Amino acid sequence: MKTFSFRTSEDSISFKDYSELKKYGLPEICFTGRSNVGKSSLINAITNRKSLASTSNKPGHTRKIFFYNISRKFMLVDLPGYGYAQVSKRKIEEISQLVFLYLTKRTYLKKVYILIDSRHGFKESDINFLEFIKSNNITYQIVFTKTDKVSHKEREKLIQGIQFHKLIKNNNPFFTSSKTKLGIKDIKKQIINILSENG
Ligand SMILES: Nc1nc2c(ncn2[C@@H]2O[C@H](COP(=O)(O)OP(=O)(O)OP(=O)(O)O)[C@@H](O)[C@H]2O)c(=O)[nH]1
Ligand SMILES: [Mg+2]
Repeated sequence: MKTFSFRTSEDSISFKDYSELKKYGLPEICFTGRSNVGKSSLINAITNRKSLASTSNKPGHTRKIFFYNISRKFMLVDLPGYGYAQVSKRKIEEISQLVFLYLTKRTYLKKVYILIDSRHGFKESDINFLEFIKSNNITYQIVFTKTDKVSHKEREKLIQGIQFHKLIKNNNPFFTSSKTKLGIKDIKKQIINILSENG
C-alpha cells in the first residue's frame, strides 16, 4: 500500500464558477454537508493544520469550492454547505448550481464524504441531498461530526437510526471529532486506500 503524507505547503485555490474550475489531473476527495456541520474543521484535522480551511461559528461561511493540494498527490475539496436559509435566494441558486455541476461532472472525483452533525442527526436537506447522490451513483460515505458534543447514549441512537434508514443502510459511517481527533486516522486510512485503488 502506498503511503501519503497529508501535508500541504500551498494555500487553497478557490472557485465560485464551475467554468473557472481548473483541471488538476489529480484524484479528488470532497467534503459536503449542511452549513456549520464542520467540513472545514475536518479538513484542518486531516491535514493537521489549525487554520488551513477557514472555519466560523456562523453558518454559510464557505461560499466557494476550495481545493487543497496534498503532497501533489491528490486534492481535498471543501464544498459550500447546503441547508442554510440566511443567504439570498439567488446566492443559494448560484451555490447549488456550482455544487451540482461539481458533483455530477467532475471525473477526478473519487469519493464524497457527507457530514452529519451528531447533535442533530439527519435533517430533511440531508435526505434530499442523499437521494440526489444516490440517483447519480456518486460514491459516498457518511461522517458524523462533533461527537465530543454528544453522550454515548445519543451516539447509540444515531447508529440505530442508520440501521433503519434505507438510504444509508450498510454505509459504515465514521464517527469523528475535529476537537478530540476521534476517527481522523480512520478517514485518512480510507483515503489512502481509495488512492491506492485508483493507481
Ligand atoms: N466541539 C466541536 N466543534 C466543532 C467541531 N467541528 C467543527 N466545530 C465548530 O463548528 C463550527 C462550524 O465549523 P466549520 O468547520 O466552519 O463548518 P463548515 O461545515 O465548514 O461550515 P460552512 O462553511 O458554513 O458550511 C465552528 O465554530 C467549529 O469550531 C468538532 O468536532 N467539535
Ligand atoms: Mg466551511
